[in-house]
Amino acid sequence: EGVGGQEYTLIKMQLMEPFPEKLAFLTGEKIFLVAATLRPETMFGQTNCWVRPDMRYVAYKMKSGEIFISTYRAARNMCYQEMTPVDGQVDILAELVGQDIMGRPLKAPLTCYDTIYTLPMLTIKEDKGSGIVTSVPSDAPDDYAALCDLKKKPAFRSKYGITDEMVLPFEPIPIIDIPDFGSLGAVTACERLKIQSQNDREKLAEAKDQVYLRGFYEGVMLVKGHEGKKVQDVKKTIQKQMVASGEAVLYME
Ligand code: A2H
Repeated sequence: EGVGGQEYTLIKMQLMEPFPEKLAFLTGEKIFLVAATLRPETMFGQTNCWVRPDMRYVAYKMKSGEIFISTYRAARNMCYQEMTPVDGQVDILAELVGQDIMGRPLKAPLTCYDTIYTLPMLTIKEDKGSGIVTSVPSDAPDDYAALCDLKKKPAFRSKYGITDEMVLPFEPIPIIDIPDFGSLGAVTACERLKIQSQNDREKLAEAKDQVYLRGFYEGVMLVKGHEGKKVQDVKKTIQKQMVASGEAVLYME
């Protein structure tokens, strides 16, 4: 733990009412699941939000009056970044596990889907980011593999209380064109490497290397307002726009 110097963009994904049981007493408040990403320019392609069913999360007050949900570890880091009402303190309102907030509707910035859902990802790490991961299956191989797992396996969905409507209508959105990979880079990489599930860790690491590097240096934006621009030239601009509009905050660890 401590400040290692990685800057993340925390994407604010607003939890819709009615709130789950453990958060029902907060009805009327603004609650956000905050997802840590290195790729703010891909938020146009969000299809869902990943939480780990067995992992612990906390809900706490921010300086803005809003309520954030993340791991306690991330909350602790935030309280030293002048984000909480009292520096060095986390005002915990509720303690949760991922399953308590599973299958819930969210409003997320920039994506064309009006409502997206929290879905289970079993490989989320405790000690990185916020423990909440936004899903961009067009450009993140991990996200594509995990979404395919849920789509292919009804038993996997029902185990976590996920209904068909939370998964089946959501398709990867073409947002970035990468030479040789096309407009759905992660899908192409997963297909070429014949990735079978989110547990194909070695192949997924390779897929990630391929798309991430080439996407950053050679990727060209397809989304309206940024079309034709290089990924590396719009990354900061899009991050700043989301921060200015209150849709995201910066977070260091
Ligand atoms: B990225 P780094 Cl489109 N456990 O966001 C597992 N993965 C986590 C995590 C955690 N606790 N916290 C964040 N992440 C993911 C978008 C994205 C990301 C795209 C492409 C690549 C990519 C949409 N998901 O990351 O170890 C988040 O996914 C490739 C590395 O700090 C975050 O950015 O480098 C990234 O991993 C942070 O990983």
